[in-house]
Amino acid sequence: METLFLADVIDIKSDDPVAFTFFTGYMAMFAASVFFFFERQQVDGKWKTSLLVSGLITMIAAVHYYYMRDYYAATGMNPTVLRYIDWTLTVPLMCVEFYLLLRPAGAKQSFMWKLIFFSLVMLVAGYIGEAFTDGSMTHSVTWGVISTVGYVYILYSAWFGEAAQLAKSSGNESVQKGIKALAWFVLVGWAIYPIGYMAMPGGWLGADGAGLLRPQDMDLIYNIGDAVNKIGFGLVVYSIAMKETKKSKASA
Ligand SMILES: *C/C=C(C)/C=C/C=C(C)/C=C/C1=C(C)CCCC1(C)C
Repeated sequence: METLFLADVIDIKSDDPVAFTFFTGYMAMFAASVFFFFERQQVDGKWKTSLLVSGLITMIAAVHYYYMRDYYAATGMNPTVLRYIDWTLTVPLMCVEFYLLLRPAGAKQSFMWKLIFFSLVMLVAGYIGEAFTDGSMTHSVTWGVISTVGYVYILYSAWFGEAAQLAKSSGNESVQKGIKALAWFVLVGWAIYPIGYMAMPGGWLGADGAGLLRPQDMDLIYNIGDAVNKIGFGLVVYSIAMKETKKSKASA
């Protein structure tokens, strides 16, 4: 007879919102991927790569959520390594989305590589801040500040810098609206993450700091951020692609 070990069973306790968001996050990312992959057939050829990338972002996240959910259920700890592997794949792909939208307006590959470079500065510094923490505020603040430099570059590009300029010169209203929407995601949606980061012991809002957040609140906040940003980014791209496809059909 097989013995069923309790540890093998994934359970969500009713008082554990972190486990709940890991589970629903997984499901939402999975469903979003199916949506983007299927809807890809509806849009004009030049938008298909953008929708493919949207689907890849949520699919890569879904796979990581599958493992992070189990890791958290089994240990009750932050799945820091899995989290950062996920981000290191998906955030550069979000930079690729910016590039694909702005390529018709003349965006060069160097534009994409700059965004990717600064996204990696942001993530590598964040990883060092979390994974190698000695629980001190000096460590978390130092690496948090370095990470923020990378973040601010992308934020600046989206609102005033190269991305914003390219959108302006594109003369295409839906691309302009789309880049503005993505810029809002970077400003508001991405700002959710530093709040999660501050929940770690030694963080400004965590134990030893203001004491407002517990270590496991980090995952709760990151999970909300991921659902908002990964699915939201994809939906913005999807709606531009659909609008432009309808426009070109009407004029054909
Ligand atoms: C799909 C995943 C996304 C969009 C992840 C975005 C992550 C960030 C914007 C993280 C930013 C951080 C800072 C700006 C400072 C503190 C450390 C980080 C890495 C949490």
